[in-house]
Amino acid sequence: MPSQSTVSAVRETLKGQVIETPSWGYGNSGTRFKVFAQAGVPRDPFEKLDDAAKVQEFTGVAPRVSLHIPWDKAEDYAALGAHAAKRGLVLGAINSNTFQDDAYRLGSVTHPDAGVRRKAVAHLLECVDIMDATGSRDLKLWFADGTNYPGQDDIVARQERLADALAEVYARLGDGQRLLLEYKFFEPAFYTTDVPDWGTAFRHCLKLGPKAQVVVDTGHHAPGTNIEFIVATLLHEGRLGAFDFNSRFYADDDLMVGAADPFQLFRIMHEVIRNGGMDAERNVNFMLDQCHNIEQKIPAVIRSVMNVQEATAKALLVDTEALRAAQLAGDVLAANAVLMDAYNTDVRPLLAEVRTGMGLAPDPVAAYHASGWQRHIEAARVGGEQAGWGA
Ligand code: PSV
Ligand code: MN
Ligand code: MN
Repeated sequence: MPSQSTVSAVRETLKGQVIETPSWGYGNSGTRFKVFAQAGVPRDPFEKLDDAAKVQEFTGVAPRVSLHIPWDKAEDYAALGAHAAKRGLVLGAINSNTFQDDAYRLGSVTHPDAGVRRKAVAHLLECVDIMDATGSRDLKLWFADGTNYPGQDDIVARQERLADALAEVYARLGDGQRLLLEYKFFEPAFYTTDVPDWGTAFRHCLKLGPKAQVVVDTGHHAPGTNIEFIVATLLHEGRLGAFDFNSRFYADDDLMVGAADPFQLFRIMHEVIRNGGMDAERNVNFMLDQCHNIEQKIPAVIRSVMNVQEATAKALLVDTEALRAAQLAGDVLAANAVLMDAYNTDVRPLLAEVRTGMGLAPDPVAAYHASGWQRHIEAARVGGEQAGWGA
């Protein structure tokens, strides 16, 4: 049993946790086979923020929203920021898009043609301009670049083109802004991917400087990859900038975080806590990167936030002294038991208490359904748009 003081420290940490939600999680999305349209989906970035505000209203820990350019392109970013502020939100990471233009068939920043590379870099620089307007701290870069066939292009030349592009963007960052580089092991390229793994992302970040950090998208690993090892290593090296949380069964499924493997999420959060990743000055951005193709979107985002909270609560309950003692004594079974005791704790009552203490309903999903928001948007919004993937 954890002591009273441990439990109250855990409560405080949970109250202070911030989980950033993605604008595209509120819009229609699907696979290459079908995008199922849902009633009431947002028609523009302003309505996406209205839905994100509901997640914040019922969870109290999701005040930031990531934007994706051009899916959330706005005439006036100050107006978008004011719309967010009125709803208790702030605009979060700006996600670039160098993968939905015909020009990028052979890549964007790694394309063999310098003209295409220029176009891609211009877009990335435009994203930094948008960050200046929105007050966003993070520029999140994910590149679809790679090759499909052996011999298609020179692997090292592509790395050099990538490094040049990143250096140009890095030089444009203002004070307090960061570049977050995301890796993904395959897809849409099938033979080589230019940023396939954390080692490649880390290497580029090291070359760039301290404002460049790695994003760990939990869905972007081969089956069996020990993601918590990567998390521990990057934190130890001071280069873990953010998470894109989601979960996968097969490929880049973008299912709700903690749905496929809640134990893995717990192990990740254990390494985060163990290595200081919850400390405010580390600025690890806990983002969701998910699409809700067949389930209702807003309650799915709420559920995802709750899943992160549950994994965090369990990881915070790990008896660190007992763990250390067992590790030093070489007592394998005792050390493992310490982790399993925490993982097997039902933290739902603790989180309900945390919410009540924050003036919230103990069950955010039930509170959302009771609020009437879903009925309201289904009646009021006609002709919703796709998030961008299927567009
Ligand atoms: C593509 O796999 C991806 O999921 C990346 O993770 C990006 O973060 C996201 O899409 C939005 O571009
Ligand atoms: Mn991602
Ligand atoms: Mn992805």
